[in-house]
Amino acid sequence: MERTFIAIKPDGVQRGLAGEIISRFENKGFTLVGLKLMQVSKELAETHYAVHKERPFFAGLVEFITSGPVVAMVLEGDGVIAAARKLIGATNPLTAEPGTIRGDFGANIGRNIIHGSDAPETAQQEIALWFTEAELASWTPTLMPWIHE
Ligand code: DAT
Ligand code: MG
Repeated sequence: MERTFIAIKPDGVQRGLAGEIISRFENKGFTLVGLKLMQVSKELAETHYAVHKERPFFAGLVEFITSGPVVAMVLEGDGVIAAARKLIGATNPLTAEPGTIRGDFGANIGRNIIHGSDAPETAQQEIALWFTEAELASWTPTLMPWIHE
C-alpha cells in the first residue's frame, strides 16, 4: 500500500487548521500511520527542501518552516501520493482551486499551509527523513471494507 508524507506548516498550525486538515484526509478514506507535532530544526528544514537550495526563496522558506511547530504525518492508501497533492491544491494558494486545502485557506505562496510529497521516490525519502520506523504504525481500520473493495 502506498504511503506519503504530509506536513502542516507553521501557518496552518498557528491558525488552528490542523484538525480540519487532518479530517480532510481521514474523510477521504486515507489511513494515518504516523502523526506528530514537532519543532523543525534548521538542518531538517534544509535537508527537506534541499532541491530548492539555489532558489531565491530558500532562506525565507527555511526560516518559515522553523518558525513554529509543524504537524508531520504519514498517510497510507492506494494512490495516496497523487490524491493528497490534489486535495492540497496548487503551490500558489491564489491559483489553487476552491475545495482544495490551499485554495480554501491560503492567500500567499510563502504561506501555503501544507506540504505533500510529489512522487513515490520523494515520499519514501521524506518519510525516512521525518519519521523513525518505530513512529509508524501498520494497521488496518475496521471500516476499510466500506472504503476500499
Ligand atoms: P510544493 O510545496 O507545491 O511542492 P515546491 O516544491 O515548488 O511546491 O516549493 C516548495 C515550497 O517553496 C512551496 O510550498 C512554497 C515555497 N515556494 C515555492 N515557490 C515559491 C516562490 N516563487 N516564492 C516563495 N515561496 C515559494
Ligand atoms: Mg515540492
